[in-house]
Amino acid sequence: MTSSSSESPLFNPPTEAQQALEKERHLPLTGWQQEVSQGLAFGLEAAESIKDRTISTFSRGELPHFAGINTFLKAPYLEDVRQVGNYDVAIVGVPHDSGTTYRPGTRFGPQGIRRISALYTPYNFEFGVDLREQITLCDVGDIFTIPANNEKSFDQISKGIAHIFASGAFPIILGGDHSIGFPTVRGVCRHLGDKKIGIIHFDRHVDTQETDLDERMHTCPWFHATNMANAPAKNLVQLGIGGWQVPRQGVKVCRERATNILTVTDITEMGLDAAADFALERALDGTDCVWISFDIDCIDAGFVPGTGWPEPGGLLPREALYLLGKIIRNAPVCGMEVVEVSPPYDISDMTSLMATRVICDAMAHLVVSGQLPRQAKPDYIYAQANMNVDVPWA
Ligand SMILES: [Mn+2]
Repeated sequence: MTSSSSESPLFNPPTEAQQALEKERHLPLTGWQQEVSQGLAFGLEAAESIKDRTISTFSRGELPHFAGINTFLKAPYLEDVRQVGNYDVAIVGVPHDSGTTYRPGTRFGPQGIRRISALYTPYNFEFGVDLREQITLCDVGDIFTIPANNEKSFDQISKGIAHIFASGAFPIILGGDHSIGFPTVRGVCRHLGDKKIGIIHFDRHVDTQETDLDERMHTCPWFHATNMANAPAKNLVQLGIGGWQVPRQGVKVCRERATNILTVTDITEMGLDAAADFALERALDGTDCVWISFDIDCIDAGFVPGTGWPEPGGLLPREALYLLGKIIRNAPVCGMEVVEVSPPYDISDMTSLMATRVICDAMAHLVVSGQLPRQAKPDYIYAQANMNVDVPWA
């Protein structure tokens, strides 16, 4: 033996793993200790035979992962939504599938995502992030959607998202089918004054037609969102589009409005970094903030069976996660949604787990890039609501 050190020799430059080991050293444990103390107070100290005295009698925190009440990541359930501005991030479910045109079931998306999110710890190894230590997270439960009435549901969704957005809490939406993309962005636009938002849309489908089956369905959100002056079509970026489920009337709208599309082949041939740069450049051109709309079906159908319109040939999970990370770290992100998770068609919760991964990664990138926790409410958020941001539609 020649080594006198317990540490293995460093690669030069150090590997991601070696850096991760170092990053963990600097993370606090305060949040964990508070969770344990509260667990012991609220859930009673454990039976005498339990040696680990951090364990309580009634499960009151992260552990055990198979126990407890299913909010997202077991975040506190915020019953009084008037208090939402006290948190850095607010998770909200939008259990809506009246906009689906093939497989329904996304009304169970929020429940499915919350359930499998119990599997996750708040710590990520490579990012060196511990969400419990670095941000405050709450789950405000679900928007009261109106089954069989898209327009009334849209009004509820816009009102709810506007409330969260204006409070200063960072909104993260658990969909829901993609028709909700219009009312979520409309809710944000109501509090943007004369500021502008770029939309970065991960999907296999363009979602830009005016109507489908005579209504504003999940094939239609960006036609209506980009009718709003706050959300110009030239700042709509569409990543991963392609295949046999892209309606020609939507393609015509993309051409007319000059949206920014990359296919999966475009992305892989130019490379992920160049694709992210393209997305950032187009979405940020003249805008003040960016909305992320992540349709889980942008990922190859083999990984996400639990969705409404699965399409083979999509992005690999690690490609989508890398793109998402590079984009979030380099843009002023004002909120995000993950849509089209349909648990009744899912297998072993894999699609819900992918959504959980996307959301947790997004929060980590917001922390690493210094966007969360917010030091102050961003100046693109206007307190005064403008209820006339959208074009009336009959
Ligand atoms: Mn889609």
